[in-house]
Amino acid sequence: KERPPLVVANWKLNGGTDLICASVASFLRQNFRVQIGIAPPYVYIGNMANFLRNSQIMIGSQNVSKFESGAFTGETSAQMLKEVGCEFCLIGHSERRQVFLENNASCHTKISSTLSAGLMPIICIGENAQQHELGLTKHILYRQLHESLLGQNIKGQQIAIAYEPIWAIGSGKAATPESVQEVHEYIFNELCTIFDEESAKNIRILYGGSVNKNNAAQLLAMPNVDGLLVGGASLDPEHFSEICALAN
Ligand code: G2H
Repeated sequence: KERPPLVVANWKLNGGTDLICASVASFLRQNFRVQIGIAPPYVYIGNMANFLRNSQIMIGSQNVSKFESGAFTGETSAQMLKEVGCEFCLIGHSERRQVFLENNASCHTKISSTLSAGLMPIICIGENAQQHELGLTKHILYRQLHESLLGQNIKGQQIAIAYEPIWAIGSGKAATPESVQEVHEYIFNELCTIFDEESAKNIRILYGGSVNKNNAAQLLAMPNVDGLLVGGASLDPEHFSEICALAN
């Protein structure tokens, strides 16, 4: 692979001062070639970005507002995130789609805001168990990709896609490396259609869903797997470091 993989920790609604201290200490001890991102809850982003300013670790957010400013109580804009040192935003994670009713249209707006602020959007897509069993995976991914990405201006910007089959999230049952490869190849081909081949080659496609130190290497060995999005296993800094080391 031309570029080092991207490994991103998604802390979800977990973590606090103890985890931040342990993670920062663990990262500052090591030197990785792999690109690493951590997405803690919003309130910790500024502090963590400061702690890790001289490291290669990027700090990101798990969500972003689709609005820039105004009377939108509880929202945080891409520009604000940028100002406190955030470098990427997860967009459209399945938990946001399921619990907070986000959809492809809201993801489209959030991706635009993120790109305008100069942050890297990591767009999460994936099918649920029923869709998987009915053989609808590609149909679902097609709609998620096209409806959120068509018309986006990605010239000179970094973007990434995270394929996270919902049935594999937090279940301990990751998708098989071969099935992930097949889906990632499909995603790559769709990205070529939406943008062009040159641009598609610059878009990293990550896999997420029950990634741990025992399955990370096999997943990363697949030609179209450019990195990982790690939830549960990222809450243990040693475990997450071991995954990053496997990607190194
Ligand atoms: C999928 C993933 C991280 P986990 O949501 O985004 O979580 O690794 O716990 O399945």
